[in-house]
Amino acid sequence: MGLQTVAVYSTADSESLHVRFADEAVCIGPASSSESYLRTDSIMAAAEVTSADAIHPGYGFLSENSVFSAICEDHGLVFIGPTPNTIALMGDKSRAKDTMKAAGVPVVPGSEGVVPTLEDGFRTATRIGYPVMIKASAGGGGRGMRAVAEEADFERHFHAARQEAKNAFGNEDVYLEKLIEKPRHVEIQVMGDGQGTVVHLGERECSIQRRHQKLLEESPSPVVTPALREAMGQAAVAGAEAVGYRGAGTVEFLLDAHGNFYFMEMNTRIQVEHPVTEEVAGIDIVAMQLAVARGERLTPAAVSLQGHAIECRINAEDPFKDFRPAPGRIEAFNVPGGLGVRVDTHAYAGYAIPPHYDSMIAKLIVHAPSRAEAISRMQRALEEFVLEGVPTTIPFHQQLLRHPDFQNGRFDTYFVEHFALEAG
Ligand code: MV4
Repeated sequence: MGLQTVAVYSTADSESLHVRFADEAVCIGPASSSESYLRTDSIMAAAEVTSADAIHPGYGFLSENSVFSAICEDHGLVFIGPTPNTIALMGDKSRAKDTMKAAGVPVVPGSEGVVPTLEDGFRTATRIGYPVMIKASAGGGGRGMRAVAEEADFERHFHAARQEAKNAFGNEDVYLEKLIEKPRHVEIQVMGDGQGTVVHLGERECSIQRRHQKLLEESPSPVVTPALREAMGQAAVAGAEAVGYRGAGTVEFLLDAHGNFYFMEMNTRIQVEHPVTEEVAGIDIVAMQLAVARGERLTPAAVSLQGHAIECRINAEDPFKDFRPAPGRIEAFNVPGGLGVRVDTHAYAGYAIPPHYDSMIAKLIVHAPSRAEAISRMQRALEEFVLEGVPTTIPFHQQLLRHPDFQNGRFDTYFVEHFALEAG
């Protein structure tokens, strides 16, 4: 796009590839993220000394922080993402749900907004019927969530959930939902221009996760029919249009065994798993983010989705030791290639993975005409991926990909929890 780039980094990330490949790089502090990547003042200073026009917040740290996006605006910087108001609205899970419901998006039956007292909770739980789920308004991504099987357990869980929410988020508000059993996590990628147009780029199947950390994502979902894609896509677009959405976003749905879908949360950032959508849509989503941030309008044309894409997250974790993070030096590194194989990474042979941050070191993405061919291409790519010096999630992916239930698309969000890993 002809744009000059500036990377910011902590002292722990000085050897990361993004630092070497950016046109300029500015160190914004020591390893501890609270003293570097979360320091708005240091980031503003880095933007000022390099005369930056815009900030891309990535997918961690301040990417969904409404105060940070507002501070960017105050400094005359374009925040590459939604407005501060949209970020704050979607960050409040109860308000986000009310907003989606008002826009006609299907939501899980539950309380009207937050549940202020135990008595309200009992009444609502009885109305919607057990089992129910108590969720923290300030939560998200599985944090501050409690399932309640029957009335006798409600009081205990209600108090515990509020206390947990207060400790974790400084906000004890909770709301109630009917528990959806054995759901799949299916999400729709949307893109808005902030000028009234929102398009969707199909769905991602994200049910293969462990403790709310996704391990493998694919597009399309093996269970989403063209009619269901149309319905989920239209719902996601309607929800995003209702807030005049600008930028890349993801509308997450729970999909039950009967093909019913329910709004769960909206993520107001680009996500780790965006490459599977890029591959099937043939669209560079980051380039699209930059285009709408520059004020370009989107044309509301249907996007054509081709073939099947799968992403495996390669983490420096030991899958045979409860996925324990295992940072260290990468002794050997050789990435697979060939038609329909993509590796996104900041690592290389000799790179020392810092212990301070997320353990993801590469994303391996394949694209092929069909799901079966994508699985087999991924198996070949995993086999060729040389990564020595630290344990990785590669053996987990190899076992997952040959599991008959995975191959047949028969899984839900509890699949990895029940998955019996063979000794390595
Ligand atoms: C649910 C649910 C069942 N019923 N809500 C977890 C993440 C957060 N975004 C919401 N989550 C769930 N909400 C109702 N009413 C089950 C989950 C859930 C889950 C969702 C997506 C992916 C993995 C999950 C693992 C456990 C529970």
